[in-house]
Amino acid sequence: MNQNKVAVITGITGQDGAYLAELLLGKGYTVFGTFRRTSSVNFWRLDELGIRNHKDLNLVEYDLTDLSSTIRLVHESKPDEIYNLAAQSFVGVSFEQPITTAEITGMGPVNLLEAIRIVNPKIRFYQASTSEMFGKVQEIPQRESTPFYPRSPYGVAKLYAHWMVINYRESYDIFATSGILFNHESPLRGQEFVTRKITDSVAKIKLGMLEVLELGNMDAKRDWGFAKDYVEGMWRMLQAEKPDTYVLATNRTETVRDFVTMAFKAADIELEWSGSEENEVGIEKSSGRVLVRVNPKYYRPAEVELLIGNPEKAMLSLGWEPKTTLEGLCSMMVESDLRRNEQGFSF
Ligand code: NDP
Ligand code: GDR
Repeated sequence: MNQNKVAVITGITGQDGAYLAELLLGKGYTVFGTFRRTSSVNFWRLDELGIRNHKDLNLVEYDLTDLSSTIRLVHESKPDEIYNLAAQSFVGVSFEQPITTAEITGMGPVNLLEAIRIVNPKIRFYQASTSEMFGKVQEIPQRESTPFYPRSPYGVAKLYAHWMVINYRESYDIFATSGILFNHESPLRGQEFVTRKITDSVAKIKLGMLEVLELGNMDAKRDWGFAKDYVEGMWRMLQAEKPDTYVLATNRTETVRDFVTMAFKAADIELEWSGSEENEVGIEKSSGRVLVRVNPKYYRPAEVELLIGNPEKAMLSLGWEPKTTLEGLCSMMVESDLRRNEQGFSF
């Protein structure tokens, strides 16, 4: 089991970083996990997984946009593998902060690629690419060969990084792999993302701590999987013989509205829908109370309407598969948010 390998994970304070660290530590890796210097660094995810003080975990202060510290990080940690998960990852914010998003999410990965080229071209590199690069529907289901049409500054920034990964692979023979991952969620998901916003609000409504959940576009369809299944896919990509590009997805898509209904059901609340567009409401069947309504402030200037991925390549060549159903994932998130809110905290 002990592979005696060293891995760098950028963005260890995020959802995927925490799960990937747990996976690699379990496989015997030494992990260097990077976090940003802020006035109050938050390691709650590492605490929830019980790995913050793991003997093989080294937490390193680092910013992806800084080339010299990137070179130092790669030089000093001497990794076999680098997983670049750091990003300004919220699509909504990218419309407000397009330049910061370009610098972090687009240019940041190039610092790592340059550091690999300079320090040790044998290091294997994973880039967290995204289904947001597909954007406006060109083909269904989306796969590795589907044309890209990003619909947000985030999607555009990720697409730049994606092509740079392919360029470094082809130009310098670097093992640079890109995982085009569709939405993946978990109890460790940030509250600004829609699934966790929903499950946390459902828990609060159930416990009498909130009256109404307000959402934006409920017609958007997403292919949602479980983050823990997806970090396993990242690892498998770097164990393959050759660097490549892979889609990870479940091949099932549902609307935001469907996820809301499912989440209330997991809390034993039956919901029915009435009205349309900005006037749509979700009503509790037994009491007639309005529990969900639309607030246009959550609409985006441009929307990705439909994502559904074809993960066949990863399944056939990596032996990867999504193991968790959407119902199972949704219940897991609602239960964990009920527990957290009952205990008086929720991150
Ligand atoms: P999170 O938003 O939860 O985590 C992002 C991480 O990046 C955080 O640790 C954050 O640190 C860090 N970060 C942000 N800016 C910088 C910076 N300038 N320097 C160093 N670190 C920085 O994202 P996820 O875990 O959900 O996603 C991981 C990656 O996968 C991201 O790149 C995301 O864009 C991509 N992705 C995610 C998908 C998903 O559905 N979750 C799907 C496809 C791709 P801090 O805590 O300080 O903010
Ligand atoms: P997404 O995830 O943009 O797909 O990006 P998010 O959960 O933010 O939105 C999903 C869909 O839900 C709609 N929506 C709302 N979204 C949020 N956040 N808040 C709301 O109130 C709300 N109401 C409706 C959105 O308009 C959208 O259509 C995520 C991120 O993790 C990216 O980093 C990653 O690359 C992609 O998934 C794949």
